[in-house]
Amino acid sequence: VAGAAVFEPFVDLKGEHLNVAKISDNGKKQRKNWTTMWTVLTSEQLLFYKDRQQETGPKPGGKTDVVQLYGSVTEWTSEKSSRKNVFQITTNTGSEYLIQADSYSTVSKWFEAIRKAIESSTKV
Ligand code: I3P
Repeated sequence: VAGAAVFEPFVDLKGEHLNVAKISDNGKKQRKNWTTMWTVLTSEQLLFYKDRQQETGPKPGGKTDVVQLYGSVTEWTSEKSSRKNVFQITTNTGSEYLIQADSYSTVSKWFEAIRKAIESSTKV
């Protein structure tokens, strides 16, 4: 169909360690606490695990947090942290996450992939 968006498959984004700070939980401000999380992107969710073992190890399933991408908004921010390469995700329930890594190429890759996933996510 002319004008239809071409869905680009995700680059290899199976999982990576990223620094994450949840600064708001359903609209309730949280004390900022950066933690390194094993981060996995699916078409509808962003999953945070304590470590990779939690995802793929002998007893998988222990997700620390799940971000529902449908209705979320993501944008780069330079005001919410003194760190470099920070973007934020705001969910439709008002939870706010800061995502960061020292490598710009790592962070921008995740930013783009999450942006695309949000765009193509559907209400569950
Ligand atoms: C916070 C901690 C964070 C820092 C935050 C501090 O102090 O140093 O790393 O955020 O700055 O308040 P504490 O550990 O005592 O809670 P950044 O690293 O993102 O700058 P902030 O209050 O300006 O967000």
